[in-house]
Amino acid sequence: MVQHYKNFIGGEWVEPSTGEYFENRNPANWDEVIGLFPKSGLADVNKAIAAAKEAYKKWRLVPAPKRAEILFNLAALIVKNKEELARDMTREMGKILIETRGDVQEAIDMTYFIAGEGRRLIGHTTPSEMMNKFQMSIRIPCGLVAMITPWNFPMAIPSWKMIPALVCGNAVIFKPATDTPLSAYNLVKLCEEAGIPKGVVSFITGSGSTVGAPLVSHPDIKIVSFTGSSDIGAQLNEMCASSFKKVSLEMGGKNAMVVMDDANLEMALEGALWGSFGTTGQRCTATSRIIVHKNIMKKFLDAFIEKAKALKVGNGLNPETQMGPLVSKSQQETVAEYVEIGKKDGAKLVCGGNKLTDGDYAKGWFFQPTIFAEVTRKMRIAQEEIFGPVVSVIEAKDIDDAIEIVNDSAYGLSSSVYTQSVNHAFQAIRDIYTGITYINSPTIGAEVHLPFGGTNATGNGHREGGIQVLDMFSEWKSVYIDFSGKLQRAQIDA
Ligand code: UN1
Repeated sequence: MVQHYKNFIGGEWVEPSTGEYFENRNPANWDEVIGLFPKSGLADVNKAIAAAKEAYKKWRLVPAPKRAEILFNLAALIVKNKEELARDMTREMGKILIETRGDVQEAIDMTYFIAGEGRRLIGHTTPSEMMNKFQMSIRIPCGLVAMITPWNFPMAIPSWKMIPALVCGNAVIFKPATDTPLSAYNLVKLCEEAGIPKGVVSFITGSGSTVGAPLVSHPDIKIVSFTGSSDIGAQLNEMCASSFKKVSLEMGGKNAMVVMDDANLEMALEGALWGSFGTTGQRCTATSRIIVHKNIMKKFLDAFIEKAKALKVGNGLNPETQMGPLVSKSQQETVAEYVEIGKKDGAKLVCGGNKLTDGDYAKGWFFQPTIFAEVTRKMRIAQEEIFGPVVSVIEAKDIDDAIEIVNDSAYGLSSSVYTQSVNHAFQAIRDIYTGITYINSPTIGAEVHLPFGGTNATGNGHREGGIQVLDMFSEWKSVYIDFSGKLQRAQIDA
């Protein structure tokens, strides 16, 4: 018997108004139905918003350190359930167990880190231009937050949005990707257990058009926080523009790793493998371009191909597996199409390039680790986000040339440089226009207490992570307190 899951509205688990459900299946074994989740509609969205509005009235007045105490409870519960949460995640979206454990760990880290902000939420006090006048800036909550989250980090990314929203005193309505509703459900269950008051966190599943769009365009929503593709992000931004909502968009990447001829080659190879094929390439931070100094191109490429060929692809629950399936059939199709585009545009396919369909692979959406060599910077496979295990290797003459190629992108999330030269490293840090730059590690692996986000089509200027995320989920209020007993006119009275 397959379980029917429910929405969580006003602190109650409720059936969707439509009475309809969608299937959540395992991408490593499509025969396995993991659960049935609500295909919610407009009535559910409206109900969740009404409940959140009521809950917000009280939640905003709970002292932030008290709100944080509940979040510390939540962190401890995630720790306690880590293994089960990771297994559920591997079953519903495919990435290998060590990575789903990492995903859950990232949610733990974020929750502890941001719960700590409950005792800070620091503003400034400044002197006044006038006598007998005091002034300061404080953070105030905004109200209702809509969270639209992707399937590739089903617990980490929701935590990046939900925890700071809550510590600041907002109420959230959470719509997860339809590929990963179980991990989202698991997180919300733990929110309930941790003691988050009824209505402060609501959870509704369903499609972008029937749940996401009405949710973000509802006039009572003050903040929209989205992670996903740049196409959807642009649509969403337009939907929110005329009502001046705060919108945080975290979108695509075409992240490059530079390997200089003075790099530690063994280290660069390991990094390239992890950055390109970790999470089956389905990270917005994935390494999808490798820019190699001409002097070491042959040596690098030969070794990289050999290592990529040796990767064990399979079901992520098997401890031997190094790369899991793609999340869905459509994702597998997209990757296959990009391989054709790469070949047509004249790149040289030197590893992989095919769907895996035989034997154990028959029931899942598997793909070979794929490398293109002789890629030039303007080819589509060097410019467009593929979101799969396909990496383009491009040659560079020197560090200036390499940096120019890195910056030749519509995106700007993450970048990396392998070099033993402090001069090259600092030049790259100064001149690469991305939100994140790594020296001697791949383009993936951000930690929660630094700002996360990117330039260009990757984002709209906001950051998740770090204390900077608090700026998204609160408004600054400047407060002036005059105790002179008379009217003092700024800029006019000396
Ligand atoms: C994403 O791919 O959307 O830096 C997030 C990383 C992870 C987060 C990735 N900590 O690769």
